[in-house]
Amino acid sequence: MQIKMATFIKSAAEPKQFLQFDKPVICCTGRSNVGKSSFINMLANQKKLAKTSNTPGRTRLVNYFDFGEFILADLPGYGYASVSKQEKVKWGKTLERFFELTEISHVFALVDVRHKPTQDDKDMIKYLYANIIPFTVTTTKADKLSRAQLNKQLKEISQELSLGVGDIISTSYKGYGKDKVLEKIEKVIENFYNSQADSDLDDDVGEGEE
Ligand SMILES: Nc1nc2c(ncn2[C@@H]2O[C@H](COP(=O)(O)OP(=O)(O)OP(=O)(O)O)[C@@H](O)[C@H]2O)c(=O)[nH]1
Ligand SMILES: [Mg+2]
Repeated sequence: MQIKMATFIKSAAEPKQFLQFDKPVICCTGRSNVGKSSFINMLANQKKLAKTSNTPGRTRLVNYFDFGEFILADLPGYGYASVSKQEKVKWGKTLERFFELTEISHVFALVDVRHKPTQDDKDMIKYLYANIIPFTVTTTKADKLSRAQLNKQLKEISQELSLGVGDIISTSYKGYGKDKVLEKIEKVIENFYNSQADSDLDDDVGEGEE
C-alpha cells in the first residue's frame, strides 16, 4: 500500500476529548524519545507532521493524524525519568483511559533497538496482551547500528519479550522497514473492513428473525 495523504487532526489532553472514528485506529506507543513521532513522519513521508524533539517527553497529548484509510494516534511516551511522580501517574491514567475508550485496531509498540527493553516496555506489552489489543513490537533507530549489531540486538530483544525474531519489525526514521510496516497496516485495514462486513451480516440475520 501507499500513503497518499497524512494530516494532523487534533490533540486530546484528557479523556473527554478523545475521538471516535469509523475507520481503523492504529497507535504508536513507546518510551519517551524512542522515536514515535519520527516513525509517524517516516510513514507520512513528511518531516514535520508530528513534532519530534531531542528532549524526551515532548508529546504529552494524544495526537490524531488522518492517513486517509486509517487514523494514526501518537501517544505520550512513558518512562521519562525526570517527570514528577504525580505527572507520571496522570499520563499513565490518560493512556489507560485511551485504551479503554478507543476501539484500537493495532498498536506499533516501539522499542529502541540499541537497548534491552525496559520494565516499562515489558509492562506496556503485558498490558496489550492482557487486554487483547493486537500489536507489533517495532524497533527504531536501526541506522545507529551495524548489520551484525542489529541482528544481535533483535535476537536479544525478541528473547526478552518472548517473541520470535520474525515477529519484530525493525525500522529507522530514514525509511528502513517502512515496507514491512505498510504491509502490516494493509492487513489491519483489510481485517477491519472484513469484520465490519461480518457484523453487518449478523445484523441482517437478526432483523430477519424478528
Ligand atoms: N538516528 C535515528 N534517530 C532517531 C530515529 N527515530 C528518532 N530519532 C531521534 O530520536 C529523538 C526522539 O525522537 P521522537 O520521534 O521525538 O521521539 P518520541 O518517541 O516521539 O518522543 P516523545 O514525544 O518525547 O515521547 C529525536 O532526536 C529523533 O531525531 C531513528 O530511526 N534513527
Ligand atoms: Mg513524540
